[in-house]
Amino acid sequence: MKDQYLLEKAKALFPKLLETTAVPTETIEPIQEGQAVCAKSAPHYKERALRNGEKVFLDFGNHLTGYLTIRMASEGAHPDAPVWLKVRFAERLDEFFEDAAAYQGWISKSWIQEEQIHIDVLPAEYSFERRFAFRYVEIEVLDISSKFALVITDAQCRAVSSADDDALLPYQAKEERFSQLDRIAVRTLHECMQRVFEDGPKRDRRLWMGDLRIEALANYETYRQNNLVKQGLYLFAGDTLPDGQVSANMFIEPEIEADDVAMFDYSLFFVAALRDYVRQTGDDEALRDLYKTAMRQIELASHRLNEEGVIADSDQLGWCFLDWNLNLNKQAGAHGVYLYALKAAMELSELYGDFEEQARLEIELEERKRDAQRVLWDDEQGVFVSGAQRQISWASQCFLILGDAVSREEGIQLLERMETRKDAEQMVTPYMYHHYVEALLYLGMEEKAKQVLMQYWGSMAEQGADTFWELYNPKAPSESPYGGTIVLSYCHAWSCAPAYFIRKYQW
Ligand code: RAM
Repeated sequence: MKDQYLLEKAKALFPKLLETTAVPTETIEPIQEGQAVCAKSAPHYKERALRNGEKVFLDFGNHLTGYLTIRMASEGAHPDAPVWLKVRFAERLDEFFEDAAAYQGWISKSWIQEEQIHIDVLPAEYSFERRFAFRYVEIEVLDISSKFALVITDAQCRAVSSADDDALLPYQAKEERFSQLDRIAVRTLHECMQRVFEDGPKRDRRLWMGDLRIEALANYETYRQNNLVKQGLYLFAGDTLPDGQVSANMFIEPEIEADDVAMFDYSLFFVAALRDYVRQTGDDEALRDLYKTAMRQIELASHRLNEEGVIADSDQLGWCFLDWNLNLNKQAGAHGVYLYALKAAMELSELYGDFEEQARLEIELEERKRDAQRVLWDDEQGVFVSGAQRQISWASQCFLILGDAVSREEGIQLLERMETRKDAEQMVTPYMYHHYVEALLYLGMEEKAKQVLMQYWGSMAEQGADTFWELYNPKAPSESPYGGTIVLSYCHAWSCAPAYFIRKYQW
């Protein structure tokens, strides 16, 4: 359902892309030793004469999002046939040891960053039309005539981002490890800030509601490009599903259009993201324009309440997101998100001056909290359970804590008790870990929150991350919900939590 008034305002907020030029800092050779992958230095690419089957690996020194140009020349006799090249782009070195042809997952293979090109005449300059997300580039000669060799004479990337590094708020963390995590998180955000807040510059390269909310939080502590948050909110409100539900994600090309996918929690996070934005900026225009959309999300969500007063479960895949753990039952977590959104909606209605609505929301919140206690709480085990199988998961506890379904004291005991529940469904994304850290801080468990941040994001940093990854399950590092790791994004917006928490709490 399009609203031209809101869409026009969104369009006026599209940012300018800033361009920088990056060149390779090193020529390398990636090597695999057991599970570990590292790089050793290799002869400079300009000094290599490449023949059939040979390759060079370029390292640009940091994660880039942009357009690659290579220049090439020949050595030997006059070229008597085209050069056939395969070029692979990788965010992490590990990707070079994956076989794209073996990938059979459910997300399209077309995301794999791999191209084949023919060069008919040398010397030549070739610019890739597609934008790639990478730090490393592999150029392999698939075939070349035996009469000559190929020399790569130059390579450069026109890198793009709408993040203005001159506007980045300076921050010096108290410990060097936190500074490192902050730097990586800021780079992650920088790369995802394009014409919209993308979820990841490799994949899906578009605006997702859950990602936007977290990017916005990190943005308030770093770049403060608040118009990009505003644009995101207007885009979601400017085209919704026919009943007014905010879509899970938006396309902006060839024209603005809501995806036909909606997820219970993502729609509700629109309410929280608007509340955060208004808190941050005091933007009354946005509050007036977007209030109705926010309240509609609450209303639609309430239609999912069952006769016991809790959100009804569903076996429809993807009805609610919460995390990429495919075994996760979403019912209890969804109820927690509903409570959390009710609190945000109350704050919005107060700011809007809609006191009748505020009072109604307050009653709804209190009743649904009681229902959560009555229906979802397992007294014997002292945890929340979810779905018909009464599943115990970290996600359920965290979202219900954030929704105030337990008191602070009870919440602290609950999370401590969870440490002993080895059978609980685990968290697998930095997105879910973000909510875990948020829940810890909400309960005042700051030391534990710091420890989790340091361990979880710190472990990615130890593995050489330049930007934080879409998925990281320390207990199963090569896990992928998509049926293969080659389509995973290693610069993913929802992972930029360290920049938010470290700066906000001045760690
Ligand atoms: C992934 C996207 C995005 C996320 C959705 C639910 O496919 O990359 O980050 O919001 O899942």
